[in-house]
Amino acid sequence: MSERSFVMVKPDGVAAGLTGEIVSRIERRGFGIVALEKRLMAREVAEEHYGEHRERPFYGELVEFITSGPVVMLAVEGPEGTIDALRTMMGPTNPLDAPPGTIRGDFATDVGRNIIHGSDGTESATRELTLHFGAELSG
Ligand code: DAT
Ligand code: MG
Repeated sequence: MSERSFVMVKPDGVAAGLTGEIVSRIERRGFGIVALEKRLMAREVAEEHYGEHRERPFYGELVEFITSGPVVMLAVEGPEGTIDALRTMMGPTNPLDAPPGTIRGDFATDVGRNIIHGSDGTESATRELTLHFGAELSG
């Protein structure tokens, strides 16, 4: 069984020149990169992407931030468990809680500027891959 996740280098990661480092970590780990694209996320797409956080106080800022500059979106494939393994590579949401060796633990300090997104489960992966790349790439 294989599994796909939606991963994204956020505008702060792209601006800091961390795209290559992050893609390289994923690639060297042995995961497959099924699709990769740099683009600006449209506001409506960002609102949908972060829809689960609509009621949170930081939602407005989150949408502003994610649309503030180009992002690099990836569809990443690997064996069952890949979605969770990518989350482990990213580290916890708050970079100050993220151990060294994780992407957030190595390159970020601010919860609102934590340089990378990764789907948190099979349902969100399907939803996010469909939203950003279309249904053909979701499975
Ligand atoms: P994750 O990105 O680890 O899946 P999440 O889905 O809970 O975390 O939140 C989505 C993004 O929202 C997160 O990457 C950064 C932002 N965020 C989360 N909690 C926040 C907070 N307390 N203050 C500001 N931004 C926050
Ligand atoms: Mg999340």
